[in-house]
Amino acid sequence: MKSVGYSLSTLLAISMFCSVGLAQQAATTSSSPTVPRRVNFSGKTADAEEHSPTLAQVVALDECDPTTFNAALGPDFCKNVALAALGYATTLTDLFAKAANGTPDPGWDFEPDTVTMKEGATLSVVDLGGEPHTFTEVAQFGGGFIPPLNHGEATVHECSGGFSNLAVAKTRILQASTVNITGLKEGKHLFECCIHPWMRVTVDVKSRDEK
Ligand SMILES: [Cu+2]
Repeated sequence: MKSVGYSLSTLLAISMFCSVGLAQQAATTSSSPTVPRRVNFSGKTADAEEHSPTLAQVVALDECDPTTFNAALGPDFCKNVALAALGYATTLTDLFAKAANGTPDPGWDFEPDTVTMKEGATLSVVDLGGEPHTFTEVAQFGGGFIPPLNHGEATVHECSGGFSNLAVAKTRILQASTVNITGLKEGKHLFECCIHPWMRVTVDVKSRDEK
């Protein structure tokens, strides 16, 4: 009988643990729909930061297919978890074909498309996709440095030269890395990816005094 009592309490403990887990999962689901909840090294969740006026976040996404991208671009170019075997990845050929048709793959995206933040805040850009992107400030949106992906738009001067241009190379974001941008002045700022120029974000920086 003693052993039964022990296993019952064990079961109870397990079921309590599971309920806590489910409750946490529900809380996670109901928070931000686009940004996965992160746990900082301090152990606290990033919730406080997400709601903080001092930090705004943009996520870079893509669905590159490792097999076709890496065959053409090198073994480590695309390190994705796009589940290619289940049809959730875009081949390199398809990416170019869609861009040429003027219907670029929506899986290549900065989210959100519009960010409003206060002057003095940090804009944090994280690449959760499988390949590198750039987060490059431009005066006007336009083409990147790979003309077949531009759908006829001219390369904007901020992207010209590609990575041989130090100014462009400095705006790269590698997979699973974060770039923090500070010092954005009040007003509208346009950012795009110089590789996939349909990845665009408008950042509206408000005055510190504005309520
Ligand atoms: Cu890109």
